[in-house]
Amino acid sequence: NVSDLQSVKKYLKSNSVKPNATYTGVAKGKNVLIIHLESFQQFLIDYKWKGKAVTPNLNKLYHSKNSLSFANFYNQVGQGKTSDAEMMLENSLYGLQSGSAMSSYGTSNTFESAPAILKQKANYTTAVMHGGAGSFWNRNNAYKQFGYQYFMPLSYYDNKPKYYIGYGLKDKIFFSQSIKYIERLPQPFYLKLLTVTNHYPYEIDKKNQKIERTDTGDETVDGYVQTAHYLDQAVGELLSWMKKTGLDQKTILVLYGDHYGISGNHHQASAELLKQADFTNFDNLKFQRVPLIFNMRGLNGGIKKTYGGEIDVLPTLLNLLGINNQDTIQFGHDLLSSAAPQIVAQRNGDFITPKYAKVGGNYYNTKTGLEIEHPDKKLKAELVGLSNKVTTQLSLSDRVITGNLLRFYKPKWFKKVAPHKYDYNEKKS
Ligand code: GP9
Ligand code: MN
Repeated sequence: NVSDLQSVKKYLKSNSVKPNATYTGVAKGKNVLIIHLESFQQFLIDYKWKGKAVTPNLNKLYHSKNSLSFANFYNQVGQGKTSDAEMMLENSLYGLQSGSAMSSYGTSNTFESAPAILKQKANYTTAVMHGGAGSFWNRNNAYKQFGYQYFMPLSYYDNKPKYYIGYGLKDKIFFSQSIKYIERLPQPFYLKLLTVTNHYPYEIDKKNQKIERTDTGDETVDGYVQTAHYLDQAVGELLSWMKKTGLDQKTILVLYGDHYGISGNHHQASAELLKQADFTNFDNLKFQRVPLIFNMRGLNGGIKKTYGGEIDVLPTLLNLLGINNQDTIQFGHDLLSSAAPQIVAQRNGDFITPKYAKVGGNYYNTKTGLEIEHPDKKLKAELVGLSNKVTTQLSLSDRVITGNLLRFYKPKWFKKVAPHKYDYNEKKS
């Protein structure tokens, strides 16, 4: 009810931080192109297999002086996987403790999402393209509630058996067929491209196997570098098209990995990939890092060590775009802010900060990776304090979604999204 919203507002107010003013508006008016890197983990960046870089194009982007890259950026998804990542990026709200918030609440809830904010505050055209079924994760309904004007799922693309693998079109085919739609989008646009080939079980046709499988002997793991390499090549092709057309000059790219590719059930193989003697539960938490890269001509970049997660992308992006973001219900913070809290929640209540981490019931020293077995009274209080902060934040975000609280929230500048205005069905002419 309304009083729940008051508690949320109070919490957000007392935890708000000032965004980094140096970066406010540096990308004002630019197109925003988000490339969702399916199941892509941070460890792949600069990773080599048999002497060959697995992701040369993404490595180049990561290190570019025109990029702001984050070395300690974590995925924060739960059971909703991709859809949880999308929920966080579009709304700065967490996915739920179980199930997918987009599936369970995406059809009926009121949201105040990135596409609606950008449309209303800066007249952006908003679209998602995806070479998979439109109904997956309830996207065809949830995107309307988010205020997306256009959604092009698989039905907008030419599909043949050899184009398709796993959950959708192969990324290269998906990108190359997306071009004709991208070209028609009025600018500035806010566009998300959802890739899918680098998804378990990491299969790709022979012709596109341009790097050898790893040799851990773990069947579910060894194909991962191969599909990651394919995704990297696809991104490379898209970027060279952008360069050729000059679109790169008018666009800020946002690349991020949605969640792990190698689950916590593969400690032995993970240790081998990382060339470590063992792989602890703490290592597995660090394994949840995924890339976050903002790239734009003239962006004064660098590789940032700030700890953050998917919940923080929207506030960071809005600051870069120069869009005032004071009276929104968002749980993340500008990652470039010197006051960024750097407490990264995991959906199960685990967390990591630059100093401490919690995995299961145990606390760890982030620097050494060692378990803190006997904290003194003062440290114990600090650790429990952090843990409580994380649970409070998660449960308040849950209340926003399960109580549909944004229906009570009416900032003056915001016009409620009218989902029935949008029709994603392809008009056959
Ligand atoms: C399918 C894709 C996969 O459209 O987004 O979702 P995931 O299994 O990664 O959650
Ligand atoms: Mn996914």
